[in-house]
Amino acid sequence: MDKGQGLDDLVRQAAGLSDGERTAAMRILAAIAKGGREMASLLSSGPIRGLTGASGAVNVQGEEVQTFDEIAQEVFTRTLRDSGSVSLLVSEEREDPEVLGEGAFHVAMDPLDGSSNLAVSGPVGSIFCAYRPSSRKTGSPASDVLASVGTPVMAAYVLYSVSTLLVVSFGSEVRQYALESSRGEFLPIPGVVRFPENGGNIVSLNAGNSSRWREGDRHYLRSLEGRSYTARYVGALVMDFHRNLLKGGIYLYPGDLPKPGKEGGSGHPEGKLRLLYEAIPMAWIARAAGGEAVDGHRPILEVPPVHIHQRVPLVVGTASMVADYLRIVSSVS
Ligand code: AHM
Ligand code: MG
Repeated sequence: MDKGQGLDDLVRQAAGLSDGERTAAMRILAAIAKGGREMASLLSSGPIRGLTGASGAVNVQGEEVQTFDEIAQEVFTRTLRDSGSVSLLVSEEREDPEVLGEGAFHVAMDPLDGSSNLAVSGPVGSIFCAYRPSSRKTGSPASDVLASVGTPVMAAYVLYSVSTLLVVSFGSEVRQYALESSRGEFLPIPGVVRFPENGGNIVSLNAGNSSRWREGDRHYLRSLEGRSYTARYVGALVMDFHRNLLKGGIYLYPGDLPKPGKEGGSGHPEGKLRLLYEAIPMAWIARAAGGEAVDGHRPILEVPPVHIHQRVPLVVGTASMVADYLRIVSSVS
């Protein structure tokens, strides 16, 4: 097993980047690492500083904003702006893309994913995807970002858990780094990260929604009865994905129909997770680790982007388990 690669070496060896893009990617990764370090420290003292509750605001998705959602938004916007390497920034927490400068890449981020876990000191994460801007300028920042979505260049997430980890891919392999807090640095964990060869047997889903899933997804859940599998669900995509990446498994968040009688018709008919800053980065990392990600039918990386906050059903994990899911779902449709 190799001893691991520092972040700069990882960028140096990434294929298909111009010199300018390489410099920009290094700066963006450094900005993510800096913000991740700050967030890890703030999160660990959050409960004693009274920061783990709701802020009182509601975001563009109609969801209650946690104080830490807003803190993470500010931390990463600052570090990414200071990198000088980001052009437009799309965030789960902002309705419109923010112009950060003239940088080489557009970045889409979920600054704090799984924030409902904060109240119980559960794991949370931050997700990033850098896209190469299209040469076709549309005149609208949102359309410019959408035009770039076909060309992700780098995806990364930070997992704040027992350790704070940074996981990065430029598309050909996946590497992970752990925060060494006394040095304040992310140091490489030896070896590349790949889904286990044997496929794994973990299934991660919110079965509480299953009565409102479409028939194919309900059929998949029923098909698990009597088969050998292990149920694990934290309710934080970064943690659920990361566990399944290391141990072998599948994560599903299918579309669910509105809850009967619920005012405002909640439920997520198009899925809950967002294409640009949750599904695509995880799909990109999954592919590079030998896994797969689909929206129930087609690869996530082939879903046409039509809106910067577009939601999509997400099924991601070990390639053989995703293939098994597709086979079972297609047998009823
Ligand atoms: P968020 O970005 O608002 O935190 O929502 C995304 C999260 C994922 O991390 C997680 O997998 C999912 O929502 C959990 O949803 P649920 O509580 O409905 O199971
Ligand atoms: Mg999220």
